[in-house]
Amino acid sequence: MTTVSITIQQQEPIAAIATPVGIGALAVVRISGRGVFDIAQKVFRKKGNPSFHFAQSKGFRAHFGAVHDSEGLVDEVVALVFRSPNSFTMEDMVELSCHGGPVVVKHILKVLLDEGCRLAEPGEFTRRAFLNGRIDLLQAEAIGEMIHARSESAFRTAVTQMEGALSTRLDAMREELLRSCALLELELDFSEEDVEFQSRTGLQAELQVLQAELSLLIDSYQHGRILKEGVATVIAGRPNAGKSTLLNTLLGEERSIVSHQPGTTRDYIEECFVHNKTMFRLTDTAGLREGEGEIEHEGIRRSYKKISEADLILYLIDISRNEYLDEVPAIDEFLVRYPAARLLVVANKTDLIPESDERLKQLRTATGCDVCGTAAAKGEGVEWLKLLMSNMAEGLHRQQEASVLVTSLRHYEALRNASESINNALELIGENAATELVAFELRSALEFVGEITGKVVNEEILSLIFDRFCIGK
Ligand SMILES: Nc1nc2c(ncn2[C@@H]2O[C@H](COP(=O)(O)OP(=O)(O)OP(=O)(O)O)[C@@H](O)[C@H]2O)c(=O)[nH]1
Ligand SMILES: [Mg+2]
Repeated sequence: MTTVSITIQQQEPIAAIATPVGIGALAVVRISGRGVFDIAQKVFRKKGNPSFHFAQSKGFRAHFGAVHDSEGLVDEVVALVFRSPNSFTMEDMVELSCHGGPVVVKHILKVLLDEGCRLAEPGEFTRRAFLNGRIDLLQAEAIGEMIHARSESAFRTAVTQMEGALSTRLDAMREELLRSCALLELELDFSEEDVEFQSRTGLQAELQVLQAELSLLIDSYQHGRILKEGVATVIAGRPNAGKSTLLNTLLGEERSIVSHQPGTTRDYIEECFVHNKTMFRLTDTAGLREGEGEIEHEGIRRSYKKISEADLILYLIDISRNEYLDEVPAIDEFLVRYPAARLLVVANKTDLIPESDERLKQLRTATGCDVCGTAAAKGEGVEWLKLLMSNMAEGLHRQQEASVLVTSLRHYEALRNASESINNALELIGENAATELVAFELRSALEFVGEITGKVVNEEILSLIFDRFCIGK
């Protein structure tokens, strides 16, 4: 074990239950901060060693014993000791593993609070890890994303971010910007003498390289967002086509109300499902027609809003209707109106017509789209549909082959701002503008990049990030 010779300013002791509340084999209560060894000492008795003291224990040691309160034994526990700076928060920490009943765990927490700990706020342990420099802001956010990950791919992306791949890239960019900024500042200091510490063509070339790198990261957001939030998939079509039935079949549960009455679904319904490691955020919408009343009108307005935000549109058609080709113009219009989305035509209710293949073929020719036949009510064709959906999602993913991905809107916006500042700087250099102006733009770019990893930080950003954590993390 390497010993790190830094001293951490330890903050007031905090305590929290680190595991989900509920019944389980084990649960963990953790404490961190100034004096936690003394606090743990007051409630813990080590089995077979009455003179044991946490303050004398080495780090990374587990001690078996029991927690007591004024009335006696609370539970048998294993106490894990972490000595500053070698802990998650870099402060002194103790983790008590006890039996996983909600009453036991809360009781242990209460005993620790009674002895001088304060209940931790959401994300406070991770916040301390950040403030003490153990992780940067990006890595702290990645921990949050890892906890909230709902698919394997989202989890993997978060792990890569936690390992610091994006941080390393951004730090390198910052270094370069800092160097250029410093040279320009130096020029300003010597402005009387009219010297140029960095040739403008050299600076231009460097900024262009940075700009290209920024663009790659900015473009990776589309992919990153999909990995994190899922493919925004909207089921659209006329009333009664079977949209709600399809949503239920894909989810494997009766989530949406199905009825033979057209106009059943009014407000949209959103649920996630994972297929082939990809998460789809499915939205069932109100059937599209000239609205019958005020409520349906509003429902249809919301349908269009959801459709406009979709990555993937499943356009459902009741293929058993003889007028099924009537819908071709509507599909053509979708293709024009929503060019950013992928569109898949789903020809539903194939069970009602003996020869659906011919109709599917005609639809394919008339629309130029992929067409998948289903009988959603019976689950027929749905596996094939899932496969097509996965392939389309992969297509969306593959649009960007970046090794490092941007998954957060906060990062995306900061990168876009940085890129804009560099663009401005490039234009100013092109116009032979004053050094002050170029330096100003580079300083802004530097700040925007720094905001991401937390080199430039303010309370608002910190609250935004850590408040979405659970207590105990
Ligand atoms: N035979 C057959 N009937 C289906 C199929 N899918 C849906 N249905 C029936 O079609 C009717 C309408 O289904 P819904 O899922 O409510 O249709 P919807 O598109 O959500 O309709 P709105 O919410 O009104 O827009 C119901 O009676 C379903 O049982 C299918 O694959 N085959
Ligand atoms: Mg419906």
